[in-house]
Amino acid sequence: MSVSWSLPFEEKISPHGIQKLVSEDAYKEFHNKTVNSYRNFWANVALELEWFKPWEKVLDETNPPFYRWFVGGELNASYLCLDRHVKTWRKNKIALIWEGEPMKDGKPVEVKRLTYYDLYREVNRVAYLFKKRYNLKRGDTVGIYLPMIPELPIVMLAAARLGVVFSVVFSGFSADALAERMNDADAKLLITADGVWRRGKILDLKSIADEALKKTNKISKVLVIRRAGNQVNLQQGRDELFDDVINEIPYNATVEPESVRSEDPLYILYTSGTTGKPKGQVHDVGGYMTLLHATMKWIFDIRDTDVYWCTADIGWVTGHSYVVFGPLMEGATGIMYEGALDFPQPDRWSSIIERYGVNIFYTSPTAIRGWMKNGEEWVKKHDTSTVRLMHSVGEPINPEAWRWLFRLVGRESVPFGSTWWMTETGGILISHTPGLLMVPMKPGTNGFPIPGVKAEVVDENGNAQKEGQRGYLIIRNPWPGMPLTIHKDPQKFVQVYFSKFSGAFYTGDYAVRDKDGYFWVLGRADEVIKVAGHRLGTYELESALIQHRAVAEAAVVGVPDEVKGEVPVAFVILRQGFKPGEELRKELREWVRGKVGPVASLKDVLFVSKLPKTRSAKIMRRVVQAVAVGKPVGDVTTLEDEASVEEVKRAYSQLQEELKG
Ligand code: 6R9
Repeated sequence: MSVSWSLPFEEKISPHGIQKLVSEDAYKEFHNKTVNSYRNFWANVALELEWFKPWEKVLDETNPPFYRWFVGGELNASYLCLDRHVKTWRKNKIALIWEGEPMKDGKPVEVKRLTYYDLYREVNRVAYLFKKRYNLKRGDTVGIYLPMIPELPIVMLAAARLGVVFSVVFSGFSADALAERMNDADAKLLITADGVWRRGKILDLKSIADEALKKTNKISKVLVIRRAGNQVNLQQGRDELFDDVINEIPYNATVEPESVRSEDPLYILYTSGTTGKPKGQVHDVGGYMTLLHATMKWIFDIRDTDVYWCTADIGWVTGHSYVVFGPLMEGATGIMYEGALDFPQPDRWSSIIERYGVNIFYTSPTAIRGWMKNGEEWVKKHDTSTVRLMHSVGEPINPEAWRWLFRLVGRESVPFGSTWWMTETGGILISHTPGLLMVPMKPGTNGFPIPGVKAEVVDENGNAQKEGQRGYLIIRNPWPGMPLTIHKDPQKFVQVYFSKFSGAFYTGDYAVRDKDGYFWVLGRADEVIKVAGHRLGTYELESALIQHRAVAEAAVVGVPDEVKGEVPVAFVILRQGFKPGEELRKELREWVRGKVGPVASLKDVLFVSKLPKTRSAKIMRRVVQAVAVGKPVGDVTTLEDEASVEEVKRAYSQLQEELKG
């Protein structure tokens, strides 16, 4: 990804209301202590959870990098999110506020408020259904292809209650993408919906699921949740309507939460990597929940009086950790919404803040840039002064976007950070920590590694990179929340994450540590792009393209976009007999959307006759990318592996010439 990484902010902001403001040095001293005794440190955090059985060993390090946290300990994620609160005054506290997309007179037609007790009841009924009707047992896997409706967290928690592993596929993925993930995960049951409202239209999820089901082999049952009321085909013996089967379950049915092992899998979430098919990141229960508990407190400073809103879709990791498990474990009141943040009007998001009095707001740079474009009048229409803390996630935040939200919603006074983490890390690892020890904020940075986590910026040889110089971001020590493995591919787990810098976890990101020790994550160092904060592998788009009969070869690269941060552009070599043209360009864009899903919209398709390659026939991606964005060749000559400066220069000008012509 091409990010210009000048450090744009030098002013430091000390937000009001934070009592524990400490100097950078004081934080570093404290941080060092936690890192030096990280096993003990994390054990003390984990003690704040409720365990059915205490662990025997904090960290099993006998088979690195397959670390196991809190071995011998037993617990249950659904218990932590529900039962624990139901036993206290939080029983009748609102756990989730949900609003649907359709609006009337500027108000949502449907709003649901579920208390912890409501959620507890619903989750128990669904767990009962899973157990009795579908015979699901600990260790089985269910697939979930659902939009942002309350049933989504409910089925996730119901699975967790039984020790059933779940795998959620984002509803913006296609049938092929869904089928591929379901087959890899060995899902037995698929839970989907008839449709979902998005920007005034109904997206028919069931038809997409039907397509996918033609290509899956293990799914024998499909549970369809009614949302949009559209016509769906139910296949006899396979498909059942959720309403029909759940109505048979008594309202007070309960299922004891399974006492699962700390190191048992909670879920599998697929994510794009450098090469090959999406990788199933397997997350554990004990370590994962411990990290979420810590970060909800340290980073979001979550309190019982707060209304908390994370705008992410549950289909991505941010939603798993910070819409579902994190806030519910803390007994918070969270918000979920269907549809888009700027539909039917650009102020959907600010009206949600006002409607529910949001105090803690977690969103993405892409969303902010979109709102900026619509103009600040839309924000000013609403009272957003309840917001007391904000964070962003998903991609580096640009100074303009940061300043804009800080001024308009943050009133130039609330803490506003950029939390760095990834699907693999399970939760946030680098961030300002307003709920703990707050160092002076430096806008746009990610802040410092959280306590217990040793992150570093290193050069190609794994040595600490100089201050202010770009290097690779790595994590030196194991942390709770790290993946157990890549599903069905432990070798890949070792190779992708733990071989580049022996023993350390390689994130795939470029970063800079500045003179004060703040981290600035700049973007991916590999073939992954973040389109509107959504993580895509260029490889997936390329393999979709070459499945088209007209395409012989393809290279996809990310180019900067004003709102989405990055968008994919394809360079395509056609097969004999096919002519470049507008028609084909359109067809190929549609084709990729169909193959991967609406998340994968190619901005452009450029037809070329040759792609620059190294001697070992690898596409010189950085050359292609530099040409696509009009970057000078000098910037890439030393970056392209396996090719001499001369070769790179030649390849660059050839490709450039061809595009001009
Ligand atoms: C949580 C999530 C991970 C990649 C990661 C990095 C980028 C995420 C960031 C950020 C700069 C931040 N990223 N947060 N870059 N500043 N605050 O997004 O997970 O979808 O797996 O993506 O996102 O490049 O490597 P995931």
